[in-house]
Amino acid sequence: MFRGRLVASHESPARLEHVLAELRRRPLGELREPALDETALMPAVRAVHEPRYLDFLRTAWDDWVALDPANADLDALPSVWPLPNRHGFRQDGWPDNIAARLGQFAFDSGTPLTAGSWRAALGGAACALAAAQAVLAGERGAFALTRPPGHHAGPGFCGGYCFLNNAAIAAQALRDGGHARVAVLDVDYHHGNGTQTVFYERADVLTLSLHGDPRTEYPFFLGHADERGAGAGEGFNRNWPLPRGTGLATWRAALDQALQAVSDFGATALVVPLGLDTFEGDPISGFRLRSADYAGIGAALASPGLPTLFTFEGGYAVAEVGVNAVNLLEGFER
Ligand code: Q9C
Ligand code: ZN
Repeated sequence: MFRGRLVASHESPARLEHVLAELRRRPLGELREPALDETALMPAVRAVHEPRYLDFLRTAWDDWVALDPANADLDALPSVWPLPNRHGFRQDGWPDNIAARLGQFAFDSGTPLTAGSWRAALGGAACALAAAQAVLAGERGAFALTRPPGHHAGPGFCGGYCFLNNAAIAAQALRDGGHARVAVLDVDYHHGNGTQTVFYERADVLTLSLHGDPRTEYPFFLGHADERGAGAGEGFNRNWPLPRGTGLATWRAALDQALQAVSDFGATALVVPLGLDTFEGDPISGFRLRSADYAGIGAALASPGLPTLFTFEGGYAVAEVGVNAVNLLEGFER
């Protein structure tokens, strides 16, 4: 659903296939497909997401079809929402009707939930955790190549094509694996509102995001420069909202400031939610980075010298997303 129309989702399987094909053309390391064992994965997923949200995700599709068997031919989408400062927003006593539960947990109507969504999201968590294990075992870098993406998913919400926050799950796994201070540097075009929310009151995970200014760009309600963390996390969140039309020079200046923050923090590991929707040809975004720019960005991301874990987020110029992703990863490797 986009602005009143049902449109084909920009977040398509072909995106991942293009990245995988490019990784086979320009190999950067071993390709592994982790096992999808729900029971084994759940502790790490629960470390980031609320139980009632996970219960919703696990059963949402079956509940949707139970509402009306004809729903099996449709995506499950919300059509009604509680508003936090208006009527009906409460801590308990939420409705059971799946139509209401979709609005309780999804912050937009553009995140189609379908028969395979729970398994696909769990597969993303499996990739993120396998990447964290590789980094904990001493790899300099690992890339969780997975879809759907994750950085818009918060402790208790989905949106922006995201259900489980793969980057947050990986960051928490690195903390639990012994890294004292983990930095998350989100370079997707859209603000990493889910990741920011997960770690907003914590000082052990620094969250940084470079993105289109939420005054004009999705997800609109979070991502301003004055959001700096709260409580114990005060000072441990930074945002760089940038105007539509931003090109390499301005974007790189913001990246250099973010990398300075990573080093001032004394990070022992780095997680990079990697969106390629900063590309000039992206159909839903407004920055002007070119394919050749990504190699230098990868080199800059390598400059702190930290064990680094990338998660695959946005990037909707399907034909170019593989080249752009591998350009960045190659630049990191050099
Ligand atoms: N015309 C990620 O990149 N729809 N999510 C925006 C703009 C939602 C993006 C439509 C975009 C979600 C992971
Ligand atoms: Zn994005």
